[in-house]
Amino acid sequence: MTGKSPFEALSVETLAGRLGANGPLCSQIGKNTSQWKVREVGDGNLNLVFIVEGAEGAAVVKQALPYVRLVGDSWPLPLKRSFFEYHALTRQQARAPGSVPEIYHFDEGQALIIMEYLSPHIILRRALIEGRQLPNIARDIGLFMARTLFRGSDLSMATKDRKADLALFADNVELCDITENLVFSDPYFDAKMNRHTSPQLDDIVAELRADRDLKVEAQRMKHIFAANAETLLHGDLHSGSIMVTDTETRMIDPEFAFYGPIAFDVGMLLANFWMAFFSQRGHEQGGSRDAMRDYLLGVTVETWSVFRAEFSHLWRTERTGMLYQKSLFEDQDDRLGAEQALDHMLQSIWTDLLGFAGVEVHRRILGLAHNADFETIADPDLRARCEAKALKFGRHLAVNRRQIHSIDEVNQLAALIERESKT
Ligand code: SR1
Ligand code: MG
Repeated sequence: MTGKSPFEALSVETLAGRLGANGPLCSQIGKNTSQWKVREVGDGNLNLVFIVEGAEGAAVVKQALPYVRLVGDSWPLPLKRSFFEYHALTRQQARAPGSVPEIYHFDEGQALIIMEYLSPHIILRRALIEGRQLPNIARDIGLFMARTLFRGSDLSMATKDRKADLALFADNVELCDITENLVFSDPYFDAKMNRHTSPQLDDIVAELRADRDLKVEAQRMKHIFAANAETLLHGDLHSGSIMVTDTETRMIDPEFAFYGPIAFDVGMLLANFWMAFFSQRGHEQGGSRDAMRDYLLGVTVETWSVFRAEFSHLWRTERTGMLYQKSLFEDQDDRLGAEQALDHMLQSIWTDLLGFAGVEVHRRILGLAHNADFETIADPDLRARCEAKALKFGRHLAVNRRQIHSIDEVNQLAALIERESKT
């Protein structure tokens, strides 16, 4: 199979025949295709994902489809998202070595990436639903975000390189469009593909759609998302885009990558930890999840703290871009000036990440793309109670973000909302 053949979706049956002569794949797993075992394991919303095992190893083959898998071919989606994913992975590997799967091969025409099979890793969201406390995720994800977001910005890159990259990723229009609609607008009106736990949440949904302050803030966040091309984002950094073992963490699936605000990745990620927190009540069949709830709030504190510390470290040691040049500060013995600018930047990331977190919580409960944290709670009354608390929390973050000064304050609010109704 070469990049020149017309696009054709792979299947479990055709994969060995079509990729049997692929050098990088054969050198990973062995070239005797009669020994290859192929499984399709994609459980995301968009793509095909195959695990291919051979006599000498295993690899993942990920292929984009020309439509949204979750919805079907009534929603076409360009194959070029695979190109953006490939280029984002190469940049993330350079900026945060060891944090993403190794790439073996990219075929633009077939929209496929052959990459490292991460084993025994599982999706972080699944681990959190199971109640597993992973000791390293906050450190690993905090470092990943600080390194990729700092090093992809005008704080670090030569401006010529950054502008060229900005132009490259500006073409990821359709995936940005998904985020722009699904995250920032659809939850707040009766959009066609929305769904929610009904009738339990009907009144709350009506209230949120009539909430003028909330709708204005959601649109302000959308404006920041669309207009602030600050750095190369992962673009979809939730707990379903992270694979873990007890000691290892890898970020996957950056097909939504584009140049946007630093706070976006951080806010989306933290929102997913807070949703995991509010969903725990629905997963207590095996016993109390009090310790898991404490753990999750601790993870948010540590992630933000690691992010801040590493971002500050890079600010002091790698600020080679055109912004806040050292010639204006350190070179004139004005270290305090550089620190003052850093404080401003961290403060603005903080305020914006709360807004992004608030709308992310809402869209996972009210929009098209829900998350398994809540969806796997079988009892709809119990699920709705968990979701209602998260919606209230999300509204507070989005609307009051300028008045919230610390992550402890956010977590006190989460604990308070959680305690309001213990059932
Ligand atoms: C139609 S795609 C829905 C969602 O799935 C992806 O993982 C992104 O989060 C997107 O918003
Ligand atoms: Mg994804």
